[in-house]
Amino acid sequence: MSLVVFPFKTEDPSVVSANLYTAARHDRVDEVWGVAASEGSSMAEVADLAEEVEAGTGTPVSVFAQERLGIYRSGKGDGMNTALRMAAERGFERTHFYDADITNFDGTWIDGAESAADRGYQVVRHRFPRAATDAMITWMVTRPGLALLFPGTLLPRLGQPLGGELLLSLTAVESLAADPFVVARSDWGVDTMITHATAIMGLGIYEHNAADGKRHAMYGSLVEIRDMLLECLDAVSSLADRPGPGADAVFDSDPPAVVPADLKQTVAYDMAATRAAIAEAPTSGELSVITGLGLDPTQGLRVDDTTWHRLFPRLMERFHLEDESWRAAVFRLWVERVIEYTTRWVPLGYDTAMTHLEGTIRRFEGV
Ligand code: GDX
Ligand code: MN
Repeated sequence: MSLVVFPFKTEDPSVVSANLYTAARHDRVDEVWGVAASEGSSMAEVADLAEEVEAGTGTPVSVFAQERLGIYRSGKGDGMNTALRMAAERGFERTHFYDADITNFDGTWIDGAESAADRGYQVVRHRFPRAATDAMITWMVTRPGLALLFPGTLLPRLGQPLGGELLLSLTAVESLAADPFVVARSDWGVDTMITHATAIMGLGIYEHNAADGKRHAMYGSLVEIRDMLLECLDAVSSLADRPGPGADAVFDSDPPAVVPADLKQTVAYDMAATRAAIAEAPTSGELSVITGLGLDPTQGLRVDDTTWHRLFPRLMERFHLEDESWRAAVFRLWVERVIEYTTRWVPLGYDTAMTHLEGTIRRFEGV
């Protein structure tokens, strides 16, 4: 008895409804939910289309607004937590989550997760090959943070610790719905908290490789993911005093697959628009943060991997999510890091760039 949940905000209603349909017609799926953001979502249009999906498939499809459950900005976290709470109450044996904007979502995603669950894994995470310039929060913030805090465990080894595509057993859902750290995290930090919480539950985790990659709404300027960056940094930093996975943690993974050729060429963000976003001189508050971190902004900020390695632990320790100077400084430094990586490593080819990134994680882990 499986439930499939799509949290969504402002997405193309036809993409969302195609995904609701794919899930609703799958023979393992008994119910499908679309959980809409509290404001500015395409809920009304999606709800209309969902009625047709339900009529066409005979599977119950509900579209409803998320509740206010957490204490941070109300975002995707409130959406996921609303679904977790309701799924725990309803007692679904398995609950899948997928981003609503995936354009190549098909039954094989559900098959892949269900078959790993059939083999006994209670948490199945989808991972997929990504362009060398995609996942810049994952590579520069979340994996480094997990590597620093939990070296040698499965946490830094996860390909996509921020991934929104996963399957959870009822035990995992009940435990997450009762976890105050997860429920509080109403913003983009929720994925990090769920990743950490599921890793310390002592349930088997499987990473399923969706070999075609995930095609979804792409960004222009990195400004579009500024809030995500800051909230993900805050979330991973908040794990500093938490326990890590035990030595007996079960973690298995599909072997890496060949990366689709078109993905190797894709540039995932607009460099010129991103540069423009940090063209303005730093404010005095921002400057004092940057100087306090031990950098000299008058020398030009070139943030290579060695600089980031030195800087990042300080960012983790000192970052204030609510402080505008800190927000601006962290965004600027991360953009400088991403641009340095993009201009220096990406031109050397996909495999070289990915090997470089993987190496930075090992270095944070100290292995
Ligand atoms: N209910 C609800 N409420 N859904 C939301 C909200 C909200 O406030 N904001 C966004 N969503 C939905 C959105 O419509 C989509 O279905 C999903 O959440 C992910 O958002 P998207 O804008 O597509 O994010 P993106 O950049 O594709 O991020 C995904 O990958 C990130 C990463 O791995 O880097 C997403 O799974 C993130 O959670 C993850 O951090
Ligand atoms: Mn997306």
